[in-house]
Amino acid sequence: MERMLSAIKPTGQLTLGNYIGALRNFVRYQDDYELYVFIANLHCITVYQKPEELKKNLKDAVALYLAAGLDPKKCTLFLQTDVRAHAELGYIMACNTYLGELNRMTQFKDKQQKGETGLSAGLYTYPCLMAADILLYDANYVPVGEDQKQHVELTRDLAERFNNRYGETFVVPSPLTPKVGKRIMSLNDPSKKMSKSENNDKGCIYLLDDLNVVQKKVMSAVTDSYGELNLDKEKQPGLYNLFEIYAALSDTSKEELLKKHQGQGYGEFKKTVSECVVSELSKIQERYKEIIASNQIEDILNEGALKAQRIAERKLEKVERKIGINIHKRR
Ligand code: AQP
Repeated sequence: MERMLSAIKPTGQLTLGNYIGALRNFVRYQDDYELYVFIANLHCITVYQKPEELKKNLKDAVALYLAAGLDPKKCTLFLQTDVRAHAELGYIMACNTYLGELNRMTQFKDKQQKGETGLSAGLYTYPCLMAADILLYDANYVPVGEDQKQHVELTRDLAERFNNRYGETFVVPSPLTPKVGKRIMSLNDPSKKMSKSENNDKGCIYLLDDLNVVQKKVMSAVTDSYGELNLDKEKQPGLYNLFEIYAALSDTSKEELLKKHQGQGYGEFKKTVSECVVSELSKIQERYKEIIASNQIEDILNEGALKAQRIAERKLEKVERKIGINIHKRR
């Protein structure tokens, strides 16, 4: 079975974008791949987090993974810091990454260009840690939304560089982006990605939002003045985004949905989309509540950590030997 690895960093409450672009697909892959999924808590702290909020977001993320359908019997679910090898290989990867490569990473560049201040060194070197996350497990595939594709491309370059310098060590991974929903946009500004840390509550649907609020957010999504349902991403980006959400959640193509709803007004169409989103989230929220009440999270994470540690430790030792920093056999 081929191996797959992915993660989400709960820098806030998980969003519908995270669900459609990532989480929902992990669930599908667990039957066909040996799947490793972790909560990227080290990546979270590249931006300051209030400790109490962070703890809650991390726990909620595990519960939401499970509520979305990840089954710990089918996949390995763990917390990044429970496997210390991530940080160590992250450092080694940073030593094998050129500044020019990091300077080209658009996620960091975007933040700089927006004039954000106080950007941390951790945020800058984040792609090196992400490369380590992936390479430790010899993952063949990494399912990601479009925004993370560049980081997986860098991981490929780093793996190849390392293999060339030190001999065959890492599997070179491939990104896997969903056909539909690889970039869900903000509901009130469809030129921007729906992001958990954008501080744009109206444009962002959180998986744990009150369902009435979810409905209101979809109903007030920005559209246009054409007054006709079309699939024109350039001229009607808000509408296109609603089609994208609806298509992903209903497993139907946007073209089929357009045919079905052609002739409807925007209000009627938004109502259908909002019902679709509410129905999906209500199932997740119900399971989320059961999981939180059942206290099973700790056991699941401990079990996942043991499985992940075994693989990661072995890989790290191999890397240390190859680069020459390990001079004795550890007991
Ligand atoms: N809007 C989106 N549409 C489709 N996919 C998305 N992803 C995130 N937002 C969307 C995908 O979700 C996975 C986990 O992402 P992440 O939380 O690790 O980091 P991110 O991409 O930086 O997500 P956010 O919500 O935008 O976080 P902040 O605001 O903290 O930067 C990834 O596969 C991502 O592509």
